[in-house]
Amino acid sequence: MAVADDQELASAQGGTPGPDAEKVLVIIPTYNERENLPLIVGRLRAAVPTAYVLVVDDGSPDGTGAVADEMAAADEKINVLHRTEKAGLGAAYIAAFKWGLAAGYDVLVEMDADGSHAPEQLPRLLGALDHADLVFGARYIPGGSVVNWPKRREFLSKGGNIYCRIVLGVKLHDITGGYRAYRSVVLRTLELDQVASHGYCFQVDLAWRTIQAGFRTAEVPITFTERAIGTSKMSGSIVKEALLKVTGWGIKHRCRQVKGLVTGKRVKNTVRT
Ligand SMILES: Nc1nc2c(ncn2[C@@H]2O[C@H](COP(=O)(O)OP(=O)(O)O)[C@@H](O)[C@H]2O)c(=O)[nH]1
Ligand SMILES: [Mg+2]
Repeated sequence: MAVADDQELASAQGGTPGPDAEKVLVIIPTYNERENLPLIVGRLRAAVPTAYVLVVDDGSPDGTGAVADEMAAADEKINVLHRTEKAGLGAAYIAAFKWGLAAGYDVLVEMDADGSHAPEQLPRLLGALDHADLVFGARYIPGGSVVNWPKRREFLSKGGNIYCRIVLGVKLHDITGGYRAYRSVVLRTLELDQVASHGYCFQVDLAWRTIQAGFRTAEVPITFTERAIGTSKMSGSIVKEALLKVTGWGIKHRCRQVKGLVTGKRVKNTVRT
């Protein structure tokens, strides 16, 4: 792959080391993913053996936490963060990011436990960190796809992305997606304690903060495959939270733009890729 060649060249010439030379932590949030967890971690360890894993479990009643502990005991690259109650995806990721930053990881990756995000495509995300600080695995760009999703879910997801593009003025095609790689500098810069999104709009929240902070973003195509085992934790309240929050951010942003027009100050709203 051209990216890998470039990285090798950069390292050989004493340039910036590529993501291969950096410490990568893949964070896998779990709630009742007992059967899925060993499958996804096995695939990940085979696909990118250098990557470390942090499972963040919200006290799953099905015993996912104990399964994760067994895996961690057998593999020093696997760690587990136990949380006492289901407090939403956002809170789980924030706790995991803090853990990863404190432990000194260079790159922090988000990946679902249910097999929707293919670990085999992770090198593609890591490669794009060459020219970006946050890389999105994108379903809705050439080369990207969705497999086995009910039409209703696909419609909701595509609609959500179109809404974000219009309301926030971002150029991304998959800002709602949950397969992404952050350079640690991004997460160190953002004020994680101020992120109050509970559900999946946490993904838009963090992307929006990253863009506003002026970091470089990129999208690479991924194949998203609907889970074969277990059930989705998506709910109506998660959709409602996302709709309300994105609309609020959009209104705030447009007000700033208008103010900027009046005062002659430019407001950041586009994405650098
Ligand atoms: N720790 C934690 N993980 C969660 C929570 N909600 C969802 N997840 C995990 O987030 C990932 C995506 O959830 P999923 O139900 O597959 O959402 P969908 O793909 O949008 O239907 C899976 O790995 C879930 O186990 C939560 O409240 N806490
Ligand atoms: Mg899923």
